[in-house]
Amino acid sequence: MDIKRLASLLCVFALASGCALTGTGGQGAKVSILTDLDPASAERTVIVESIAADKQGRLYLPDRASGNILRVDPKAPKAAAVARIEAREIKGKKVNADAGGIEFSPQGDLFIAAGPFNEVVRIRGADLNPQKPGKAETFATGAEGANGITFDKQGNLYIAGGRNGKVYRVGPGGGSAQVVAEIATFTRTLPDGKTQQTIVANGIAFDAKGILHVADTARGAIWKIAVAGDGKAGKPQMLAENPLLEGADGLAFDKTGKLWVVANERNALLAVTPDGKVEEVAKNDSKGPLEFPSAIVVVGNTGYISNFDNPRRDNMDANGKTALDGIGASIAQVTP
Ligand SMILES: [Ca+2]
Ligand SMILES: [Ca+2]
Repeated sequence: MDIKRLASLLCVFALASGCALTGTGGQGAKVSILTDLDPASAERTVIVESIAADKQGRLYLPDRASGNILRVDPKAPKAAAVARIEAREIKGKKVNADAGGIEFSPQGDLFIAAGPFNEVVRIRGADLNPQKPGKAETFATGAEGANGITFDKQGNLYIAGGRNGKVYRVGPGGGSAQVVAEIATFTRTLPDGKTQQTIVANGIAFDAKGILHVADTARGAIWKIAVAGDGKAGKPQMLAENPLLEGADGLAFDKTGKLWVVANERNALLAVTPDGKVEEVAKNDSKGPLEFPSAIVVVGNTGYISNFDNPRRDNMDANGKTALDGIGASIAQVTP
């Protein structure tokens, strides 16, 4: 028996102390707060929907409220603005980028989905600078509802289109995004009987074999899509559909191949096995540490989670209106 297998078995017997990110998953993974992004407030003065990491393990989060791209070094977690996405004037109205997915290309440039622009924008790696914050420029166009983004090994960018269910692709040079796959639209009504959830193509990530995985927030499901080198994609196949996945938003594979999914409206972190079993790793009420978790990135053995803190379902205060419980916009961490 090799060390890893032995460690796995020990994890099974030691449920209490989260062996989650070492490959077995399981209840009891410890979630804590790495940093509060607006320490003076529990209101939404900072709004982060996504998180990425560079090769040194520093974290990047676009803030919808300011347009700034924040950088946080987990070893000294104070946020610094290293770039910006300027608002635009569209048809005479000021439109914010409302940044969604964020991801580094294999070359080290930073890309961010800007749904209201129907674009993915780019900031060159060399321009990520707290002294002189870089400015985002158009990279991919025609990506309606641009939400989750990810790169394949060849540097092609894949973009999830949110409620339209489309998955777009654009080559390493950017330009007009082409639809390569489509998930059927769907609407779910939440337990309050009125809130509607319509996003079917949210977070996206490739597994080690190059199969694209897409989080379906509305159904509470994960889809798999086989993509060939030329961009030809197969029909989406459902990997898992489960009430635990209602609100499935960001997702990421760890180095053992385990898929981690945050379910935003349930304040929960799930693990999904390659055969589609769904396991709840962590869940809490409106007081945190998960506060409408929207995305996860894995660095080594640690998962870092952006807390979007939207007032909805299990993240809502007892008044059924606000999400002032907890600390608000923040980065949570989950450690083995
Ligand atoms: Ca706060
Ligand atoms: Ca809150």
